[in-house]
Amino acid sequence: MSDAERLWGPLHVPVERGTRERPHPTVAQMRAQAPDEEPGDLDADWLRELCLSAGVDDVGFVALTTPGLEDERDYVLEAMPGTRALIGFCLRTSRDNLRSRSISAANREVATTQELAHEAARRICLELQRHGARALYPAAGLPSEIHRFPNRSWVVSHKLVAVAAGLGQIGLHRNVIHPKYGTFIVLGTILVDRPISRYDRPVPSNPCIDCGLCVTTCPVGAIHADGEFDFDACYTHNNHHELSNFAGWVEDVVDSADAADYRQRVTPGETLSVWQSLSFSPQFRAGYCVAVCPAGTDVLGAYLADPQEHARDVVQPLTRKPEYVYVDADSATEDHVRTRFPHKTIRHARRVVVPEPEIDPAPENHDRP
Ligand code: B12
Ligand code: SF4
Repeated sequence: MSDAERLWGPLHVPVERGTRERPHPTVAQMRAQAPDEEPGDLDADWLRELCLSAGVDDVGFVALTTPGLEDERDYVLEAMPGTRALIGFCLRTSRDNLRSRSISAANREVATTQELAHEAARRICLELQRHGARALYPAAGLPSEIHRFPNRSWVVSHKLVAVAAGLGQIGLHRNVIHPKYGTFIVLGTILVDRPISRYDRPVPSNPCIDCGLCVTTCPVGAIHADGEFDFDACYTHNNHHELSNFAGWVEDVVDSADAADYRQRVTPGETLSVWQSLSFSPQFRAGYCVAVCPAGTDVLGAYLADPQEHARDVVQPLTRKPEYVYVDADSATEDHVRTRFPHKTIRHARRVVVPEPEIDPAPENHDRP
């Protein structure tokens, strides 16, 4: 007896292979059942109730063919061939967590709400599955299709779906603002293979009141008053422990001659911060554009009643906070921090320039026969 036979022999389970005359019992049982009716549209009212009872705070439906979602199509169809419609949903976040100068409180809340979004989406998917529909939920944030990086690595843009599905509009800070809950939401999307009986439309007016607080509070000046968004500046600082920034930290470790050399490159505080990100959830450096945003009817009243209080309790604790701010050396962002936030400590980010992936990053083309 060979080693393989000795190891696997006792575990061998004979498979009952059916024949035409004597089909496998489960195959025979399924064939005996009445054939399924042609699956119809999902009823929008039923689906809305299902989503709300699964724990989401608001929900909207949109067909995959909706104008504005053209760039999502191939990525979505790659993730789940046959997708016909998208469920956009949001969950509220605890406002004071996100506003807090205690960044750990803010990051805890982001991670918790994203997990709750996944749990709610999973419940909805299982229920749809029980009703014979196919459904899939991509991650709220990470993980993503990282082999595509530095190209687009997310499966679906929750913001674009949310806007098309009537959950809100994109504000000056590039986040979706819900008319009631404001910016204090986590977004999610569910792909379904059935049309939905009624689709939603974008909300008619943008809840952003153009107060400019996001522009003045962002430590790296990523949000420009004219609507431009400096992706690089935001990513370099806010996502200091992620993606190409994380790869930069690894190279710092590798390049260090000894512990003293490593500490020249990375302070002990930064090392602990990397540990937190790896152990718990990504530790964003700042979500200040969300924190200060007064838009949305749940939020706006208090701001309008006393803008000074908002400035004192929400905005200034963040703008005054002494903290590391990560920038590219000799960049306009560095000048911005030096001029606007001289009490913050500038750190030069070490980032690996991730080359174009060897594997074709394009999604599968679903028009190909
Ligand atoms: C890539 C990404 C990032 C990147 C780039 C951000 C970006 N603007 O794209 C980085 C790493 C920098 C980032 C940072 C943050 N992110 Co992020 N991120 C994503 C991700 C994965 C995709 C975003 C995307 O679709 N980008 C592509 C397009 C749509 O982006 P766009 O440039 O913003 O906008 C286009 C159109 O919207 C159009 N447009 C249409 N109407 C309007 C109107 C106005 C006024 C303007 C200016 C533009 C505009 O203009 C652009 C054309 O290029 C999503 C998760 C997901 N899978 O969807 C989360 C997500 C967008 N992130 C989110 C959050 C909360 C953040 C942070 C606050 C991080 C944090 N601390 O939590 C910061 C905020 C930065 C900011 N002000 O935008 C939330 C936003 C929730 C919401 N209410 O909208 C999401 C949806 C995650 C989630 N599940 O909730 N993020
Ligand atoms: S902080 Fe003000 S300008 Fe920025 S998105 Fe919110 S309402 Fe608009």
